[in-house]
Amino acid sequence: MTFPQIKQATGRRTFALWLGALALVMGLVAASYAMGQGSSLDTDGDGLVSYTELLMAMPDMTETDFATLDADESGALDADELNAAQEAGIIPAG
Ligand SMILES: [Ca+2]
Repeated sequence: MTFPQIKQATGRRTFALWLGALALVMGLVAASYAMGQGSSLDTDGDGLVSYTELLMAMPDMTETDFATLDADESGALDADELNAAQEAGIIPAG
């Protein structure tokens, strides 16, 4: 095996692991919605979903992505912003 071949094989394995992790996270998020709690992302129960709260469910979410979802720039997502994100397919719909 040449170095590029090794590098390519390693990259494929990393991608497969990443896909598996992503599927697991999506499954957990979907499962939490399936339990009937539409605001399950709101772990402290204040009615808003902060970047930190969203990060627990979606570790790949960047602050830039969050800022895009936070339409009124309040620093947290309200129900309307969450609905919009779900309709856009950014956050799995419940
Ligand atoms: Ca909250």
